[in-house]
Parts: sequence; C-alpha cells; structure tokens
Amino acid sequence: MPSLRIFVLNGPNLDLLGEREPHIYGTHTLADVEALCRRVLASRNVELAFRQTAAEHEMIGWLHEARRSAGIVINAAGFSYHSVPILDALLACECPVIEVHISNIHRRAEPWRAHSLLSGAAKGVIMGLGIDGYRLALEHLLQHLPTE
Ligand code: CA2
Repeated sequence: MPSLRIFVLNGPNLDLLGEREPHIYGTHTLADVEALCRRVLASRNVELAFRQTAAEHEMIGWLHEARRSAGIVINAAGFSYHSVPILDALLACECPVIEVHISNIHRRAEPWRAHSLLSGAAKGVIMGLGIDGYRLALEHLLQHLPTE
C-alpha cells in the first residue's frame, strides 16, 4: 500500500477539455490528463487522487483532505478568479501546492484572466505548457516528497 498521496484537483468546466477551444486548451481530454498523471506516478510508491468538480464546497473539502498529503496540483479554472474560500483552504495546506493552467493566462484575450487570486498560496505556478504542466508539477512534487 502506498503511504503517500498526491492530489490533482481540477475546477469547473475542465471536464469539457478537448471538446471546445482547441486553439487555447489543445485537444486532450481530462481523461488524457489523468492517464498522463498516472503514467508519471506509475513507477513510484505514491497514490494519485485525481478529481474534478464544479462545486466550490467540494473543492474545499478535498483541499482539507489533502492538507497533509505529499502535495497538491490544482487547476482551479474559473475558481481562480474569485474564490477567497479556496484561497483560504490552500493557505491552510501544509504540503506544497503547485497551481497549473493549461493556457498562458497572461496571453489570453480577457485581461482579468491574468490575475489568479490563488497564486500567492502556491509554491509555484505553471502555465501555458498545455497538459504537460501537470507532468512537470508532479515531477517537482516527486522530487520533494516528505521523508517519513
Ligand atoms: O488554462 C487553464 O487551465 C484555465 O485554468 C482553464 C479555465 C479558465 O477559466 C482559466 O482562465 C484558464 C477554464 C476551463 C474551461 O475549459 C474548457 C475547455 C474546453 C472547453 C470548454 C471549457
């Protein structure tokens, strides 16, 4: 049984990935993202909790569950721009948090997309590298696993 767990948490509408706006988000689906994450962790003794929700309270519950895990990768999608409760839940986390965005939020047509409320709670932010951002985030967490 793996004793360590990493959470990959996805926010609203990411379940539609691959269905619309491929010029922005690419053609991969969220199932492809999960398969990629599972491949990255395959040879490691680390469990993956891969989840998606459009419900803010559910995301907050998962963040509480993940507080003392080996790490969190979060693409909070639209929650990134307004959710103080998710920010507070991230600030309560004792593990490293990596914020991921598939697109480069600084290159988007809408200027408000550039400012994620959540970035101040993250150890690092990866954006604009497509779904490869998830792989990079996981590899970073794997290099910084807790020792016990
Ligand atoms: O680039 C990202 O990963 C985003 O977090 C995705 C969010 C967007 O609100 C952020 O500005 C950037 C939106 C996810 C919606 O994804 C869809 C993908 C395909 C079709 C419809 C929605």
